[in-house]
Amino acid sequence: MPTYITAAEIAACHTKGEKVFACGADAVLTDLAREEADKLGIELIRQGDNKGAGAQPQPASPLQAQAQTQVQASSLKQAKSQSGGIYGVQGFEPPAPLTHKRPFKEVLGSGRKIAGTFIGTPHPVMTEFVGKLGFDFLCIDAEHTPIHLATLQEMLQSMGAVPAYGVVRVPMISYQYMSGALDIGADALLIPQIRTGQDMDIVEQACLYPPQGRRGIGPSRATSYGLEIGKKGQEPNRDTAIIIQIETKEALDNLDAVISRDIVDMVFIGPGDLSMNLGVFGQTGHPIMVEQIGRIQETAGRYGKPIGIFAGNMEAAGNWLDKGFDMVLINSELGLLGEHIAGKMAALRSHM
Ligand code: 3PY
Ligand code: MG
Repeated sequence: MPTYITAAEIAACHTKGEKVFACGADAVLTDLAREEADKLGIELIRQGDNKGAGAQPQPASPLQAQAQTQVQASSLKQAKSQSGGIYGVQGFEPPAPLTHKRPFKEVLGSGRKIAGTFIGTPHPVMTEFVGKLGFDFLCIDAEHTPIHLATLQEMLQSMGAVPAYGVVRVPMISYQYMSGALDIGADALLIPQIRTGQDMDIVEQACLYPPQGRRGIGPSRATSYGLEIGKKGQEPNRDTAIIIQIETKEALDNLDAVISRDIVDMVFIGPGDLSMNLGVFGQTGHPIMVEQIGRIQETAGRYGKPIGIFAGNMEAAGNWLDKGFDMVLINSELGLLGEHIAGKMAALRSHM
């Protein structure tokens, strides 16, 4: 398991008057830590770099250098065989990324309020662009669009260098889709139409590695194509983040059975389907909706689960946040673009 270096540690180094921060070879710097280091002019040195504090001792002679290389190679091999020795490249430890978002699961559990939007355009340019606009995450929607796994992977890849996390809404509660979306590197899954405890059994089986589930491990993007297999040691399920959607009458009948499950990192209300199921389509302020949304919020709170909801626009999103919601998913990139363009065009018309 890599050690995460935080901005606070960099700041403490600066406070002590130090100019160099030395960290282990597989330490991972959070984005904030890297920004802090840049801002404070702290040089980051990894063990194994041939300079500065934390560097390995330099060999005194060529013979010693050869011996040192042999020791390093054999310890790499040993580490690899200890880490499973399956897939990957024998004897090669991939370098840790220099910048890294902390796992989205941690963000979900941190109490921080977050906002995102759905992405329905099946192209990485859209995720790369919208991912730079200030959202905490984007949710690529494979439920109501024809985006499937190969394109999804390209879209997630486009988000590697943007601040927003990449969540995938899977189209159905299927092993193939859920484990597939995790394999291509989704930071979290949003799973629609959850109705029963049995649905949650399928989610658990598909999303968790044994012994809790049945997810198979392989050389996918999630394991750096095999290079990182075994890196999470005994906790391969540690970063798997699951958000379940409550949006049917049946789910309302089974709230405790569904929400209480350990695998649930967040509960998300789909007011469109929920209102349709309750016979008051589109009326989020209808007393039946107010009552049921309150019930879901209360149940999530009782099990210590954060809660999110879909909002049609920024104003509605602000209202939900004020009502105690932890997450808002605001419309989609096309909806927001449409609202903006249509509004601006209406204003322009007054000059015509
Ligand atoms: C719904 O409102 O039904 C949704 O699924 C929103 O995401
Ligand atoms: Mg829905």
